[in-house]
Amino acid sequence: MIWDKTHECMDREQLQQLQLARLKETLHWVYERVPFYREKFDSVGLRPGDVKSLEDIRVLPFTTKDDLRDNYPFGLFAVPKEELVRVHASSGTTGKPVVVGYTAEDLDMWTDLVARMVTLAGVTSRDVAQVAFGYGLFTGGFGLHYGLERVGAMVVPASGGNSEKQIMLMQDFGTTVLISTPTYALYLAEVARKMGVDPRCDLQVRLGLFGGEPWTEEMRQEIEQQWGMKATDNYGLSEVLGPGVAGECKYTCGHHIAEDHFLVEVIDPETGENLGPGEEGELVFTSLTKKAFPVIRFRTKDISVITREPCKCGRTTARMRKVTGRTDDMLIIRGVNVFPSQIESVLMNIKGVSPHYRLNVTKRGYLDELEVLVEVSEETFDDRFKELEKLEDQIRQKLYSVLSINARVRLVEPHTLERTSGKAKRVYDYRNEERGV
Ligand code: DLL
Repeated sequence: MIWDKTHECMDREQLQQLQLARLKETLHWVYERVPFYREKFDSVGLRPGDVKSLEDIRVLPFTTKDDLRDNYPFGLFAVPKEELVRVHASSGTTGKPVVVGYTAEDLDMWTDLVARMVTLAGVTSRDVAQVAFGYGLFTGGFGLHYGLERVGAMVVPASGGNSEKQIMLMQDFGTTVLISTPTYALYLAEVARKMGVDPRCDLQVRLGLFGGEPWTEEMRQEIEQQWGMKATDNYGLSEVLGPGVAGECKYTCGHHIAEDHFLVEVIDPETGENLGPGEEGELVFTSLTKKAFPVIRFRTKDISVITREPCKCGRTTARMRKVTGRTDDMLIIRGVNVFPSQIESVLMNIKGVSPHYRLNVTKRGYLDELEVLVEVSEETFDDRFKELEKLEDQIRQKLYSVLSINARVRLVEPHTLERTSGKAKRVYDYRNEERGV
């Protein structure tokens, strides 16, 4: 089923006309209401009325996360506080978060886009959908909740954590769809097994809607295998909306972007130059319909590739490749660029290790050192030291063949690395600290 055929299957020319009309409205809206944007426009001598094509906004400077932080909490809002009905905040471990706000109209649009996205993945009104994203400032819980309600699914607002209870609810309520971060889904499978529940046979979960963090194709296969479900990915970010920006259909060949609400660009992260379809770069979004917190050319730091080829499902919206990393995720180890997703792919292809890992980066003298902590799977874990040494060696060699750096590999006992009900923290970079690991 297609939730909003009119917009999801639009002829491209018509879509671009709609985008342009909405872009013009948004530019007027922010120019008149947000001094920050007015200054940006004035700095390049652009008036909203000058914009005649979608490409014309390319003269405008980008908006960055720092710009949003500098205007904490409400400096970039385009409506007075009385018109807001909800705020959320982006994830971030240090300092002040970025606060985002929604008018009633914004919330209605958001709900509709999430309904569109869950329908894309295959959720219907017959489903029992357990939301194991945190309900709070994070956009995951509430965002998914209302969209799922709108398609008529029976929503179980379990929120994150309380993992044994999550499994109990799945058993007792007959949950058919799980919504969480991919790492939490893996952890929940582990908890279920510990409780003597086999997620493949004893539960009815058939579909997973995962997102909120990067995860590899290998991780998808692992989740599908452990749960006996289809695992789909959805992408979004608070600054732009929350979940609902883009999601996969059943063909899992890229995420359909809600292009009628967001103008997407791909840029070279170094030079800021626009790149074409098929070229990998950083995603940049401009909102086209948001009222409370519009964003103009927001740099996401997320790396992807766009295609505008039509999809087998019949939708015509642009698709983006799964985001496997961020420009600020990239580690530079002795001059070599390393993405955690590359390491995840290597580990997931090695038999005998579990999908739980942690990366410690330290400095010895002037030299960077990468240490990869990997849990061995329970089946592999025994006291035969030789076997474990061999496994360590195998991982080290595989990592070397992919990254061209020698990492220190340390196998650790099953269930010893920290688990989270939210987004995983993989990288611990101690290079600028006095202490080692
Ligand atoms: O994570 C919104 C969301 C919630 C999306 C639930 C999907 C499901 P933030 O907390 O603001 O918002 O974090 C946004 O998380 O810029 C990406 O780096 C990363 N991210 C989100 N979804 C994905 C994904 C939510 N599917 C930041 N794949 C983004 C890779 C993702 N990275």
